[in-house]
Amino acid sequence: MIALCVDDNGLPKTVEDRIRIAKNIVLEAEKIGIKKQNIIVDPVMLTMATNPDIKEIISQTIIKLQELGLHSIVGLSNYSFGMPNRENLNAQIFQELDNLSLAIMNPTHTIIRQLQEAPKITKLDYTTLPLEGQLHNAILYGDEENILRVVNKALLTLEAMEINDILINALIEVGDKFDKKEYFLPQVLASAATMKLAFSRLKVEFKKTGNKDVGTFLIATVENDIHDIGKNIVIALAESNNYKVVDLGVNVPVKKILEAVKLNNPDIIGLSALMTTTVVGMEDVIKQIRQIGVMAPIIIGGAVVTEEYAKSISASYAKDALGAVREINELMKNAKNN
Ligand code: B12
Repeated sequence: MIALCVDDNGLPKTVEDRIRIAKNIVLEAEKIGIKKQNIIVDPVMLTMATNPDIKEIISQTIIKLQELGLHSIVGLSNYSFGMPNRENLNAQIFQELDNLSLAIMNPTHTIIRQLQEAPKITKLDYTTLPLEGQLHNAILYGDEENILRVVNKALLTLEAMEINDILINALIEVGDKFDKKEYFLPQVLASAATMKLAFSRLKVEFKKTGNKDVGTFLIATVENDIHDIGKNIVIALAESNNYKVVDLGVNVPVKKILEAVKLNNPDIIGLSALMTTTVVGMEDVIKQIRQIGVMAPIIIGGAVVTEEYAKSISASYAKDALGAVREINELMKNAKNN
């Protein structure tokens, strides 16, 4: 029997989480006659690209499992997901997990210790380019150190919204590079973090316009999706249009959305999703919101959402943040007239 260290709380974070879950599974299994020596525990390998401590966590979990008399099994390729030279990384992690009992791996891969660095992105000096080029490249290179300086300089001559558009275009190029395998997750992460910093500065400008409450707008990124840059732009523009915004954050389970809807009684509800796998979950969220008798208009968005899809699940749609606010204003007007 293979026991995966996952419970109702989702993916485990720490060594302790993993051991606690493993112990629970063994306890329950023994109750129905499965012997401990027949249980192999999978501590759940995650990608190093977004979880830099994962090697240490898995390594320590395996040692602790051994102390408890339990065998372990690990899917090696999760480790290298989103990275270049995956075969080498898989080989590396296989070599380093000394106490591992079993591995799930591609048998045609060479398992030798062979370290290769990710291809280096040559960062050109962009500081002498016109402002637009500086803004674009700061995002493209994930230049967290300099982004605020560049944005502040740009704010002397450009509108916050114009700057925002330049930065978004750069982020789209980052996405394209990721598609073409010119960029890997670490680069995308750096660009996303740089965008967040830039946006924290632009938000201050967006907020300057007023603070009357014209209505309450509740928004969430749906479950299993952690993308929030676009959602945060929608929020900033809604706030600058005097909406009171309730932001539930990212990876929000339906249950939490329902609770928040009951608590805040929003005039409009917004849902964001960036992946084809999570967009499809929006239909169920909307169904459940309607089932508890809430009839507030629902607007959805995110890169892969389309107008047709929105229509098919009886939701409104907007392509970008400006469109979102336009549509929200429209929905508010209609609600008042009814
Ligand atoms: C930055 C980014 C990340 C960052 C996110 C950081 C963050 N805090 O958000 C990080 C690195 C963490 C990340 C992780 C992942 N990502 Co990613 N990511 C991107 C990237 C490059 C840009 C997204 C972005 O911010 N765009 C800029 C914003 C401004 O645009 P936007 O989100 O579309 O929002 C605008 C509109 O859509 C609209 N909007 C947005 N929300 C809403 C809501 C409402 C109500 C309305 C009306 C409008 C609206 O208004 C916004 C402003 O104009 C895209 C590529 C792309 N071209 O989209 C991939 C992308 C979305 N990611 C992708 C993937 C696969 C992943 C990962 C699974 C990668 C991995 N291997 O682990 C993980 C997923 C983790 C998870 N469970 O969610 C895929 C999705 C593929 C698909 N079709 O399903 C994409 C398309 C890249 C690709 N081509 O493969 N990612």
